[in-house]
Amino acid sequence: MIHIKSSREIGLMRETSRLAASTLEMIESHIKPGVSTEDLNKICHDYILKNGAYPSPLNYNGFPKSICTSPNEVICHGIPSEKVILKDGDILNIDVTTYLNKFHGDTNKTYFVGNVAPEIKNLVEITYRCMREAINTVKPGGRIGDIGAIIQEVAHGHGFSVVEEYCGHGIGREFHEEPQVVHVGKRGTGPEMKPGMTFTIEPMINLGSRHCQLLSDDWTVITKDKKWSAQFEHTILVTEDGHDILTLRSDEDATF
Ligand code: EYF
Ligand code: CO
Ligand code: CO
Repeated sequence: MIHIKSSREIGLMRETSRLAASTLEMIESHIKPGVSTEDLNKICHDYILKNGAYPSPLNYNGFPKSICTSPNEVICHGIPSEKVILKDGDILNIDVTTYLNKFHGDTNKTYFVGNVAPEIKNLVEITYRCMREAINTVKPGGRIGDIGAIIQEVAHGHGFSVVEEYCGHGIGREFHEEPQVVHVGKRGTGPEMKPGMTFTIEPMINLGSRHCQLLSDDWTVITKDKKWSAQFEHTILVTEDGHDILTLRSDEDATF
């Protein structure tokens, strides 16, 4: 069942999503060579608690940390560690989900660490474009399959591949609700979008093949060919006349 949020519930979704977005804004200045991903986890954890919320990933299905940190060839669910030290030329995805007033807000961004090679910059920029073009398809009467169709078109058009094993999701009182938002697909298929639905769009785009490998820690997902991968994510509300990006940050344009 896909939950349709009431106007009161939408207000609460806006609050938690704003906090998730501000966590990504806050952490940006800390991302530099020499910093460990555990340092970043601790800063985000303290910030989320200070703002009266709880980091949704912590203990979720046993996940051991408050955020996911996924550098370079890590596709998603990377575990923050003192042993992972950022270096010049890396990329790093930070995925934040906050639980505030009994609602979850989920967003992520891929950051550049120092000077990044042009080929990698292009991967990150096209991944952002995939997410924004997909968000632009969201409106009442649209279908969830419209999202995957445009992501696939943009990514393949630039010679990149789309991860199929992990997807976006409905979000609200639960971290993961229906519908599943697959990042490949056919236009006009899947559930119909209706005002009051809230879900994430979070494409993972690879420089090489789409195939994944789960590391022996049973959490971290990497590319099978070890080529680099990028991701962006927003929590989206379907409105009467289109959509709202609930996790929009101040470094982003409201329209794309
Ligand atoms: C086998 C986790 C559970 N799962 C999803 C738990 O939607 C997310 N990001 O946008 C998302 C974030 C996290 C997450 C953080 C921890 N988990 C991971 C992998 C497998 C699993 O259950
Ligand atoms: Co997320
Ligand atoms: Co998510």
